[in-house]
Amino acid sequence: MPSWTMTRRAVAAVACTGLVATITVAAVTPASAADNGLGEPRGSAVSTKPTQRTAPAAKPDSLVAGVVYRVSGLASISSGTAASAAAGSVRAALAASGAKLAEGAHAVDGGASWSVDFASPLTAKAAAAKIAAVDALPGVTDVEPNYISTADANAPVNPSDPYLRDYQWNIWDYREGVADSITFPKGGYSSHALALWPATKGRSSVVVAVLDTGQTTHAQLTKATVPGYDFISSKASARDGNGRDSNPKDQGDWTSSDDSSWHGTHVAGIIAAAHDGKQGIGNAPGLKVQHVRVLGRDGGTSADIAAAITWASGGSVSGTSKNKTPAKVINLSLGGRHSCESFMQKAIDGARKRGAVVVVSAGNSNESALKFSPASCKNVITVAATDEFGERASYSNYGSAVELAAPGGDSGRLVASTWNSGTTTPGSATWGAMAGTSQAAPAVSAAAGMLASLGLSRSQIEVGIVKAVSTFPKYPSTPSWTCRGKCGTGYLDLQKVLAPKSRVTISGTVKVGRTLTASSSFTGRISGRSYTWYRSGAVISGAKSSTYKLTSADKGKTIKVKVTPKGSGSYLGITTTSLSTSKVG
Ligand SMILES: [Ca+2]
Ligand SMILES: [Ca+2]
Repeated sequence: MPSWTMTRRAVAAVACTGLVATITVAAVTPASAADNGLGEPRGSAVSTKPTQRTAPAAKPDSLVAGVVYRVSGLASISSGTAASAAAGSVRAALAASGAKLAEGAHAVDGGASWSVDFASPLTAKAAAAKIAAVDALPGVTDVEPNYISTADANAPVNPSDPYLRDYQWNIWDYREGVADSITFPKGGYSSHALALWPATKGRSSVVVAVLDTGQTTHAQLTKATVPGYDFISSKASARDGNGRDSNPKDQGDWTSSDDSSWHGTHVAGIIAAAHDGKQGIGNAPGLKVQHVRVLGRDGGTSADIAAAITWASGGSVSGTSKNKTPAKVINLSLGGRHSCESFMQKAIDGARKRGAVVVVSAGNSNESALKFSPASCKNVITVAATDEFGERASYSNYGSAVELAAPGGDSGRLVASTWNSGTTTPGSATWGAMAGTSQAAPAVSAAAGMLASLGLSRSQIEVGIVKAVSTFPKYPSTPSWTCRGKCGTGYLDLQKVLAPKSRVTISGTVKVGRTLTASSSFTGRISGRSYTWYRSGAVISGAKSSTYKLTSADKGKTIKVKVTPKGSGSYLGITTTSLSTSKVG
């Protein structure tokens, strides 16, 4: 079981010892890096915000209340003597195995199935030996654990990767509750990425470039990673003995006062950590990530970052070979306090022309993002950070430069992702937690990658992503910390993407007089559908329902249908169009 301990930097390693999942946050260093150059700070800024809610404990694996067994040869409840004799021997076997028991035996059905409970619930592991003792009894069959269920947020899929439930509230918050009169929505104030998984977890053909500190070896990222590049031109800052080269390995960005951040590894995991039942997950584990190294010991220069934007999107940069897997999304969890340079804007615009969406963190200085670059550049998606309560994180930049917000965490609860244990040079792969707009931007980059996976173009993603949001809450006791009016259109909520789980199909006999039926299924909070039927490519006027009765006008023509999902409030609906039928007979 993992436990978390904090360092002064609000970076917590997840170790595999200990039993209690706790997060304690020491006072953390202010976001100095945002002021003195490029490279987002590693930890959260100092919080002055009161805690809104005492979070209930994360939901662990189901506990076992006792044992359910079947008495062979026992046909009905009327066979009371046989049932109580069996209960007696089951209780004796459990007691002999060391179990303390609650009273009696309880009928599970009208006949042979009964339960005996432990005095208090046990873990599945602790219960296993005791259940085996019952299984060995003659005359007792079908022995199974009596698991305890509790109310749950309805995640549309439930990955078994254990850190998800324990720590990754930013992807789906399994805790429930009311804080300061506000009821938490299903999934909390997470990105609700799991809601989109039935449509896509990201396609392997879609690459998200992570322009950051570079790559470390991590089993949760190995399969997701495509070759990148090192754009740090300063040998001293890069620490790899040279300037630009094709090896994006993170050499560590430690200084005399700070340990290495492994910031690029952390950002990459938020996007695409593996869905494999181990450790945690990324928002979109089907995507590919590409490390493009731009931040070293001394941060990174705008020139190197601009060159990296061009290269990542498939453009030419003199002295480098072309990117063989150009990115559809470029994540920039970095920034500095200055205006957007013309060459930076040019690099961004060039990347967009080549089809890439550019996502930028708003910055961690609790100020207008207009003062920072590339957050204030034009034509980028600038992302502010919310905390677990959906409020503006205490450090997050805000203002008219911001397009939307996403979970970045705050001192109460940070964002867990892939990390490295090394304090200077790389150590071993681990998980750790950080807070910042650096952690918010990759949630949006992952979402953009998922939308690209669903076939949306760069401009469709840019227009659509700001609609895939829910409204910020407004807590009565801390109204000033709302993101309302300050962090763009809302917080990223992928339940607001209504995406076809598969292409709409048409069933029915393709013959005049017969009726065709369209069948479609969408992710997210769908409230209705609209239908358009086509006859050999031309809209059939008046045909607007899920069924269509073929007429003589259709004879010899092909039919197809388009379904558009509807939602309420802000949402992004993605249409699906069927294949054409055979010619109508
Ligand atoms: Ca180098
Ligand atoms: Ca995993």
